[in-house]
Amino acid sequence: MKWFSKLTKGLKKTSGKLTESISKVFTHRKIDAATLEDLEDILIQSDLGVNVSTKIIQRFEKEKVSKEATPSEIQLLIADEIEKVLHPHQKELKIDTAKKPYVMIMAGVNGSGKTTTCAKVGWQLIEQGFRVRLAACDTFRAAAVEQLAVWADRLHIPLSKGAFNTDPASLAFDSYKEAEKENADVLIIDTAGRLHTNQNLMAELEKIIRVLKKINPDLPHEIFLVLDATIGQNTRVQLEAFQKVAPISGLIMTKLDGTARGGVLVGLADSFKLPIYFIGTGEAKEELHPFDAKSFSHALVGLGE
Ligand SMILES: Nc1nc2c(ncn2[C@@H]2O[C@H](COP(=O)(O)OP(=O)(O)O)[C@@H](O)[C@H]2O)c(=O)[nH]1
Ligand SMILES: [Mg+2]
Repeated sequence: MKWFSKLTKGLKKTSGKLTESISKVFTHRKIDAATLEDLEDILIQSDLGVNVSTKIIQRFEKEKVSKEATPSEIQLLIADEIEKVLHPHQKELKIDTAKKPYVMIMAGVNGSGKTTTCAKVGWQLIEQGFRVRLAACDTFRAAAVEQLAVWADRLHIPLSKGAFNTDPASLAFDSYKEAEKENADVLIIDTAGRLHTNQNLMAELEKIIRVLKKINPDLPHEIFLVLDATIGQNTRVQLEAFQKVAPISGLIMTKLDGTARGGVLVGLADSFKLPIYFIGTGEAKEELHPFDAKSFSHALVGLGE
């Protein structure tokens, strides 16, 4: 399947709901103030955020969209406005080979998709020819280490792991030394599910960062926050909480396939202005896409490429 059709399929729940609601608004109606007000309600309900929804409506008003506008013209206009919001935040993961190993931390609450995303990103980078090492620094649950070990085995990626309850920060330190020794280009560090209300676990994340900084103040090079799209607006609370303890360098949104709330990424981008690197649309290793504003906005409103 081509990349865009995979993305469209992954975003089907969101686009299905959105296009259905939009066509209900416009069917047998003039495009007037009342229609646009209904449209605005729908856009806000689909988690795009008030600001973005207002921008879309203003665009309709400004362009004096004609009564005869076809559904695809309407979709295109909405997609275009969403793309404008997202485009400045689209960012490609670039491995700086002058910084070796390039160190990334996956942070996020339990169940958001960190471990899976470590494996998916690792696999993509290996496909691009980089030498990758994974570090299983979620040492609080034996099952979490095992889960990453299974991925590492399957994808033939070297893995640093410790015994159950090993100090995550000292394991992060050791994994860096191992990566350095084997001349790895990239080190991807998985972390424990940190409920943002759990101060101890948040302190652990800070400690991992502190220990890495002792090796080199530039470390880590990336701290990705992994957010589960199915929790909708709650992603905002998580993002705010994590930003207080760690300088989040970018976002990865997972499980867009499992929700009709994919619009939440648009609202987040607009409010937090953080780079978006990847989106996840399934559990398989191929189901992580580099974030692309145009494809995402088109797929979100159910448009073709
Ligand atoms: N449908 C879907 N499931 C995902 C995605 N990413 C992760 N998962 C699943 O979500 C669950 C939790 O993921 P995991 O990586 O263990 O989360 P962690 O606790 O943050 O490490 C697992 O069953 C994953 O297979 C995604 O993009 N789509
Ligand atoms: Mg995990």
